Amino acid sequence: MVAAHRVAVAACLAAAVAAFAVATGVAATSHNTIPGSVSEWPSSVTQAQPFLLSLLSHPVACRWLTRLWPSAAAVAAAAPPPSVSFAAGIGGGGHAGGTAEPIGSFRYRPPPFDVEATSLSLDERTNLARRAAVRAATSRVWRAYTATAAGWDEVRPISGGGVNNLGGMVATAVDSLSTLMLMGLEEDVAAARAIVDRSLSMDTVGEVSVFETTIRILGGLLSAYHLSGDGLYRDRAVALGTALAPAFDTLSGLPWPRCDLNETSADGSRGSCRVHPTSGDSALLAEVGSMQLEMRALAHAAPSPLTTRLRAASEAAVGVVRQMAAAGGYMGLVPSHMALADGRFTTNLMTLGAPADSYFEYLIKAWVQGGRSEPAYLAMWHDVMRGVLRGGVAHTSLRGDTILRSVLTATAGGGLHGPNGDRDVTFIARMDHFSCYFPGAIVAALDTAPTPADRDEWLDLARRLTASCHAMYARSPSGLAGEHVRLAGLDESWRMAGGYHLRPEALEAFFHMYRATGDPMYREWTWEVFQAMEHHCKTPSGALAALKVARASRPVQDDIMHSFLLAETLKYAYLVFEEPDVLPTRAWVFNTEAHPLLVTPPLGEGGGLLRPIEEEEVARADGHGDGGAAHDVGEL
Ligand code: DMJ
Repeated sequence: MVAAHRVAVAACLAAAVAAFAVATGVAATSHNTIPGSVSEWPSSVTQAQPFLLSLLSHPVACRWLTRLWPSAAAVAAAAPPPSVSFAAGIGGGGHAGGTAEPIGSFRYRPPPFDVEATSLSLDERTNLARRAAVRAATSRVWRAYTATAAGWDEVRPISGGGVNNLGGMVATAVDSLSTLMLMGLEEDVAAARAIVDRSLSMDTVGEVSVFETTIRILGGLLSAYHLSGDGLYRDRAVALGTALAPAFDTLSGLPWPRCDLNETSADGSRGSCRVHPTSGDSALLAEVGSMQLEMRALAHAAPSPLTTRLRAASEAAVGVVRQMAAAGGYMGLVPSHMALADGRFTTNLMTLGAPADSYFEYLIKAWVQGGRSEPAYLAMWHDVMRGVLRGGVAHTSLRGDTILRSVLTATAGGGLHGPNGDRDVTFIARMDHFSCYFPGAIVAALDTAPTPADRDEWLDLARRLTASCHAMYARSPSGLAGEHVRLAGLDESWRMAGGYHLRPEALEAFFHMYRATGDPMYREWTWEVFQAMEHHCKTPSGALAALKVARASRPVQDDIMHSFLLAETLKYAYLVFEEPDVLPTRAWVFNTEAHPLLVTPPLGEGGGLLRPIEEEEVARADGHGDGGAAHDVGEL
C-alpha cells in the first residue's frame, strides 16, 4: 500500500511537472503544433502557474492529473493527424477502426408504390398510411419553423418568429437534421443544411448550456455526418467541440455547466465558463455524466489530440461520479447534484428522472456504442438494475401501476452508510415523464442480463413501466401527458400534473418496446398520442405548440415548440412504423436527443474507458490498493 501510494504521488508530481514544463514552454519544441493539440492544451494554465502549485496538494486534482495527463500524452504521440484513416463520403466503405456500418451508408427506402393496389394486408396498409401521416406532419412542422424562424433556435408556434434560448445555435435546424434524413425529406434536409452552413458559427454563439449543446447540437451534427457522410457536419462538430473544450478545465474533472462559446480561443485552450444559474456551485448529474457518447463519436469522426482529450475528459467525469458513488450512492443510484469543486454530493435525492436521467441512460448506451466491449460501463448498469429491482425503486401500486420512485437518504451522499443502514432511506412515489426513457435503456441491455430469469424480469419491468407511461396519456382528458405522476395517499391513487411539453420519452419507450417484442399494441399507442398532438397542439402555422396544462379536455396552448419535438418526438413516432431493419441496433445507438450514432469500436488502448479506476480496482483486488469496495468489473 505504501509503495502504491509512493508511485501515485510520484506520478502526480511528474504530471504536475510536465504541466509546468509545457505551460512555461520548456517542452514546446518536443511536441507537434497541430492547432488544438495536447501540446497546446496546458496554455490555459499559463497565466495560472501559482495556482498550479496548489494542485500538488489537492487530492482530487492530483488524481485528475495522474489520470488524464499520461493517457493524453500517450494518445498525442499515437494519434494520427485529423485527415488520416477515416473514409468520409457516401459509400465511403468503412472508417477508422471499422464499424458495423460505414459512415454515410444510410439510405431512405420509400414505401411500396401505390399501396392500395398491392397485395398488402390491411394492417400493413394502415401502418404505411400512419408512417406517411407522421412524415407529412414532420415536414409541415419543419416548414412552420423555416417560414418565420429560420436562423433562430426555436420558433414561436403561435405568434410566429424565432427565439434564441439555446445560445443562438440554430438549434431546431441542427436537431431536425437526422429526423429529416431518416424520413427521406430531401428538400427539407437541403434547407436545414443551408441554415447550418449559413448561420451556425462559433463567432456568434453566446453563453450556452454545455450539456444541451452537446446532446442537441454536437449530437445532431455528428448524427447527420454518420447518416450522410457530409463533411460540413463533421467540420462544424469539430469547431463546436473545440469551443466546448474549456468546459472540462476544472479541478474536479466535472465539466462546467455553462460556457460562453464566443470567448473560446481558436485552439480551445481558453474560454469563459461558469456555474449553473439555478444550482449554485453544484452540477446536475445528467449534465456532468452524459456527454461521453457525443465526445466519443467526435473523437472517432475526427481523430486529433484535442478530440481525444475531450473524449477522455467526458469519460473521466463519469469516472469521478463512479468514484464518489462508491461511498455515497444507493445500489447503483447516485445523488442528482455534485459539487463542482470536488465532486461531493450536495443533495440527498436520488432519482432516475430529471436532473439525473441521461447519466443512467448513457451507462448502457456507452456499452452499446463501444461495441459491447467495455465492462466498466456494463458493471455500472447492472448495479443500477439491482437498485431498481432489489432496492425498492421500481414500485407497483395497490392498483397495479408500476413507477420508478425517487430515493431520499438521511444525509447528502449518505447512501446506505448512515447509522441506521437502509432505515435511513425513504421513497418518494413520484415519476417524471422524463423517466419514460428507462424502458428503452432496459431493452438496450436485455442481452446482457446475467440469466434468462433476469432477462425476463427486466423485460417485464420494461413492459410495466411502458404501460404506466402510456397511462399518463390515456388517463388524461387531452390524451396527452403532464410532467409527472405520483401515487397519492394510502390507496396510492394516480395523480398527474403539469403541462404537456411535446416530450419524446413515452414514444421512445413505445418504439424500443415494439422493436423488442413486435407487439402491435405499441404502434397503436403511438398513433393515439400522435393524433392527440395533432388535435390539441397544431397551430394555424402548421407548427405544434406545448400545452399549459395537460389534464384538460380543452387544453390551452403555450407559445413554445422545443427543438426536441423534431429531433425526438416525431422521429420516434415515425420509426415505430418503419421496418425493423432501419437503423438496426447492432449498428446504431440513439443519443439522449434521439440522434442515431454509429456503433464504433472503443478508442484507446484496452478500451480506454474509465481506465484509471479499473486499474485502481485491479490494484485493490491484488491487495495493493488503498481499500474500499471493488466493483465486479470483468465478471460480466
Ligand atoms: C431532451 O432534450 C433529452 O431527451 C434530454 O435527455 C432530456 N429530455 C429532453 C426532452 O424531454
